[in-house]
Amino acid sequence: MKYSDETKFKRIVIVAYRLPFKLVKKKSGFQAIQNSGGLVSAILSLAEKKDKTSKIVWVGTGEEELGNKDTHPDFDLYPVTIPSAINDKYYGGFCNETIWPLFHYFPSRTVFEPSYFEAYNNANTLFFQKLKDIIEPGDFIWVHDYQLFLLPEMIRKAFPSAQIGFFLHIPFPSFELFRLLPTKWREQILSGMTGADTIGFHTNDYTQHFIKSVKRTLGYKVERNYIMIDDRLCKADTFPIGIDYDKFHNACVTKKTINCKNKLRSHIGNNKLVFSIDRLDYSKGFLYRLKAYERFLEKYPEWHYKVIFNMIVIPSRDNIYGYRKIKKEIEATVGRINGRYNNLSWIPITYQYKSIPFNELVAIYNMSDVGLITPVRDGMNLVAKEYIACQKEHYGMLILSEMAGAASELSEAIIISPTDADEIADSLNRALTMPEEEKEIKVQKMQNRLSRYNVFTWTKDFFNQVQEVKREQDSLQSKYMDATIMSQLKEEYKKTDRHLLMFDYDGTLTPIANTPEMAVLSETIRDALKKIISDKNNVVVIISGRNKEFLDKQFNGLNAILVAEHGYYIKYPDREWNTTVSIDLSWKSKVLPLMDDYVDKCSGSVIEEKQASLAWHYRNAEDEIISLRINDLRNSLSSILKSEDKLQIMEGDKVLEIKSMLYDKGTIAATLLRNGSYDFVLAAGDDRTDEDLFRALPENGITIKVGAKPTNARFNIRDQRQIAGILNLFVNE
Ligand code: GDG
Repeated sequence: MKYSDETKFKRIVIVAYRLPFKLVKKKSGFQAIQNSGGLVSAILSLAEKKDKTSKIVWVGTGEEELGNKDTHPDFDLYPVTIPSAINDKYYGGFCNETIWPLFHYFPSRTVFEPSYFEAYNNANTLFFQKLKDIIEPGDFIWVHDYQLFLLPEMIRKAFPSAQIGFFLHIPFPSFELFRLLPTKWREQILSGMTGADTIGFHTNDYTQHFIKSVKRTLGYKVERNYIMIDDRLCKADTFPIGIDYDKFHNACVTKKTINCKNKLRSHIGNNKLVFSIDRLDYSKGFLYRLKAYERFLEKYPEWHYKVIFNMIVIPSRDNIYGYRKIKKEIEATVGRINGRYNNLSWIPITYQYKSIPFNELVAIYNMSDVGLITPVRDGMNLVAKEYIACQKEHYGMLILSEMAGAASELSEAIIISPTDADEIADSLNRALTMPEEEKEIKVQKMQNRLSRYNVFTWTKDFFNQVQEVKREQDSLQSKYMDATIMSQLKEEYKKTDRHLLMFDYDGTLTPIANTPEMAVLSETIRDALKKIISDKNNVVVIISGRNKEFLDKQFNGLNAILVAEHGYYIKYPDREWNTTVSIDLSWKSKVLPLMDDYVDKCSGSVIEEKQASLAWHYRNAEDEIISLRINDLRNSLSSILKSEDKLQIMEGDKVLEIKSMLYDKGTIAATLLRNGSYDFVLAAGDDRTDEDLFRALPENGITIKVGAKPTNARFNIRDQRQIAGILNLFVNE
């Protein structure tokens, strides 16, 4: 994919909990020092890029003095002050004791305290109050992470046309975990996030978890990751954060790094080096990792005196009891393992509890034979990517937890379960004995990927998506049928003589129902259709995916042309049903048993067997099970379909259907148009299959999409209930 280089934003306003600098007292006064952390590394790299086009403004907590203009040449910094009485319950409380553990799958560590949520609300409001005086037209406001879930909606309410993005750096948990939050908190968090135009996550799983929570909690409709909120669209999508690849790769050979490497080499001698580096946190799996290393030493004594594990822990939150406790446990375990194995000539684990300078970090990455990155949950994990970027000349191997977001991109690494000591022990031996050429091939594959989708591509991808969503929103806004368009339509209708009016059935003439049989025509719609049909200038077509028996029953007594099974059958008033194409249907007996299997696997789903197609309806099945299975079904089907001529998988609203490509709603509409001469043509539909119908209409045809969804139709109506108003335009009083 190519990403446009134009950001087109006048300013990028980053809002994150912390400003990227802290003030440190020096003899000459105060100096701003960069904080460590994933987001800081990403945005700072963006600001340092020579060809930057937009000004970067950063809003976050920090010392007031950081707001002075000369703190950093590339940023305008705006510190937010949160009184400690609020901050303790907001950051220390709701962020670190509620969201962080819950979103990292530690429900037993999660605290559900109403005063924490109140403080969270207050703190988000303080951010908003700062921001409202900063926002200018043309800004792109990019809100980051779980400390600011409520902020996008606050901005949206005050600045309805603002361009807002939200990015979550930690996992978004499955709905079963998310629903542990009280309903009110859940609703506020999700409507807060959906105040943004684009909502980004690191992996597709997190995106899907979020979408499911939105559907279940707020009841919004979602199509192709677009969330329909009344008459506004927003999009949830996946943007795996990248690193500044060149910065890390090139830093391996600088003088400073070489000095660090020489020092390190003199410490470790000829030993192989295994490293890990993480912030102090229970999600990082320190104790499992240490125990796995101990298992490795037990199982592979040939590595004694030959390998050193350098474990670096970055101080974090150690004012909290739970974190101090983990630190103690780590230190006790390191001490115990070293006590068991070390002697004057060998210490199996070197442990550091401190931050290290950049070049030292690069030296460790570059020299280590193995990166042992084994979190039990991690949104992404940039260290894994940085380690790969720093492999040059002599290649190391990465052992990576399947629970890190990075695992979906770094599939050539040795992927392990972080709690399986034996698997990790064997993987350490495998990594240390892996032939140089094998490591080289694997690492280079990962390097290619990381250098392509780096932090700049990541931001560009996000910015492009924001602009794309904006375009969709704008086109939707200008496409809604308002009173003026409706009266123009009526005028046009009156001026013309031969009218072809085509309507889809489910979701258009009737609301979508839980079971297909429940979707029956209301008396109001039936009456309106009857009146329209009674005018001999009108030809009304009902064009549906339903079978002919159902349409016969619903439209009994109405002189409409009925089209069943997406165009396979047609019935003119007072005539019999006819097929529109002649096709071989023997494929059905091959496909049906396969689809039946999926009915068994996904309870609640059903197969509708039609004359010329097979439809798998899964509206009443569990979303999670469907998302697990549907790809398997698509794959198994596509191998069967390859051997069959001209078959296609067609996906509609909660239905997957197999049919021939030789007909669709568009081909039948084209036939009807050819066979008559009409000067007013209209088609209305809600589903993806209706897009074929829209495409078949002449340029001056009137195409109407039911629902706030992106479409090729000329107009949208917000809701199915508005269809009665459209029909009434054609009723002569
Ligand atoms: C959150 C999510 C997600 C760390 N220690 C030192 C140091 N670092 C730098 C590393 C790396 C960054 O900090 C750490 O990034 P992580 O990805 O490991 O984790 P978090 O910052 O906790 O971030 C995480 C991330 O957001 C990004 O979206 O990946 O899952 O929890 O860049 O190099 N740098 C230096 N010295 C250190 O001691 N110089």
